[in-house]
Amino acid sequence: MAKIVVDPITRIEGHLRIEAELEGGTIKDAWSSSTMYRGIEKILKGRDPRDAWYWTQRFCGVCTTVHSIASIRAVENALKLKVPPNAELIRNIIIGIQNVHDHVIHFYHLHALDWVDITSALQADPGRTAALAASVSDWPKNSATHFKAVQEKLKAFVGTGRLGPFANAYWGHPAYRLPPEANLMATAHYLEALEWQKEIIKIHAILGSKNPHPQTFLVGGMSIPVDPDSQNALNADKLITVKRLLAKAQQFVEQVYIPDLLAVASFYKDWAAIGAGVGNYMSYGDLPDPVSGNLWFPAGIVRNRDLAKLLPVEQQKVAEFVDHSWYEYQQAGAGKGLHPWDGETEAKYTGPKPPYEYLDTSAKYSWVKAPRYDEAPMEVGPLARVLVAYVAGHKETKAAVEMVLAKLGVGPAALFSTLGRTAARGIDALLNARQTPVYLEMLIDNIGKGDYRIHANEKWDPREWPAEASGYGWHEAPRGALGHWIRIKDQKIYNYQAVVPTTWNASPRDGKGQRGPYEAALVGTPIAKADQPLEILRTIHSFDPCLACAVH
Ligand code: NFC
Repeated sequence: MAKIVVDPITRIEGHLRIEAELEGGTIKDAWSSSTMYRGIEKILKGRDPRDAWYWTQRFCGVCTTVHSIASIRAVENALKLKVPPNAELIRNIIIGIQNVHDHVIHFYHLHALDWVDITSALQADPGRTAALAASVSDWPKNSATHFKAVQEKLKAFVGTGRLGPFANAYWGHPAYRLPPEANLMATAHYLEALEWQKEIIKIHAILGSKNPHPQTFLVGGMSIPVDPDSQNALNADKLITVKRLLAKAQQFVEQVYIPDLLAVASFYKDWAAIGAGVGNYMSYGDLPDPVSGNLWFPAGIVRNRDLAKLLPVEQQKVAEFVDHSWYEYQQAGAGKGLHPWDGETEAKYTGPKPPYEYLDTSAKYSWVKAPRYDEAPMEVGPLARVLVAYVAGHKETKAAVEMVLAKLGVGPAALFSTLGRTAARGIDALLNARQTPVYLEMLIDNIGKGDYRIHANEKWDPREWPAEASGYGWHEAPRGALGHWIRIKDQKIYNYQAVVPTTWNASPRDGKGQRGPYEAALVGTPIAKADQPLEILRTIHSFDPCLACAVH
């Protein structure tokens, strides 16, 4: 049977290849492969554990922050360190805004063009576009003059013939359904989101000294001094700027992202029955309370789409398999996984020599390992985070989910889909945008009381460490459950393994032949035109892939 090959999948971070078998206009089976090897885990061996966050940041060019967080948490867990409230609060603000920033960019710049036909925006009536926009939001920029100006800009841009990122899309494809006015509205917000994101990420520049790759992380706390009156510290001026930017972030999510998401989704409700995936969802939870340590986003597992039951997550049940990945395990034979403390990254490429038509998917076919929880594949990401919180009865999540479901006129089962994944990312952005300012107020309050502590001030000296220690650090990154596992021996890194959101989602088959989440989600997807598989992009992009992270 002929296969459709999409390689590389564009508008993602990294190298992803999908091979899909088509039968009667529907995907019968699919395989997900990363064609790029990294190996940073090996570079970490023998180094100072306090430096690991700095190296792991380089796993990715998008979610640099998240690997610092997971890494310092892993070392702190191994050394049994508790960080002071100011450090936890600054980390929570960094985490929250990373999620908001990342989700907005994903929606507009990496995913929207799967649903929005920019070329059709040229036919829109700006007055009717303004009326449509006013019916969904009171965002002040939405006016006929603004939409007309965007349309003119777009016309001039198309006229140059140099389409840049818009050159290779499936414009005019029959699966595009938005009327020209909705396309123009979304295009205008695509451009606004570009401006917005460069402002919002200044929060990382203030709290982390720069972005990407913020520099103020530290095992045991943060390295940014806190003092309201000092020029060289996180002072009153900087806190006020962060407050202003957080408000701007929240306003954009509430008045632009969510209304656009709902407007676009209302034309694609059939996608609430496509792209379901493996049906197991895992979240590690995040945003610890600075005093109690309780997580604002709860941790848990939903198995087999059962919204009546939440299972706990136990770190010892995570293992990675390489039966279909280009690695060789020394400690485990076929069909056996390794827990990350014992994990290995020994590359052995056995795939075809390029150029090749197809991979041999009955053998090893990807650089992504296959992580499994209790031997089952898990989907991670905003959908998992939202489902777990929803089942846990998390008040704010329940309210946001119910608002979105009511506006779309669908039930909770609609969440198990490509559309549900995209909607959950919006919900997650909204929750983070509203919760992050709470941490800023707590931080201001704490500093106001004269608490300037930012570091645990203990165990910085490796001579205070035990001869051997093991730890793990969990974090809910934009793309989902991120875990770093470390073993320390004689003050040095003995072993280091990261099990990353996209490793879970992009995973190939395991030893039992179970599909990974991308692969499972593609099965059953209708394809209108085999030579323009827009539908594959929709489902794969709905996970927001990052292959640099996945293979690290
Ligand atoms: Ni890169 Fe990621 C991190 C992934 O762990 N997958 O969310 C984050 O990249 O974007």
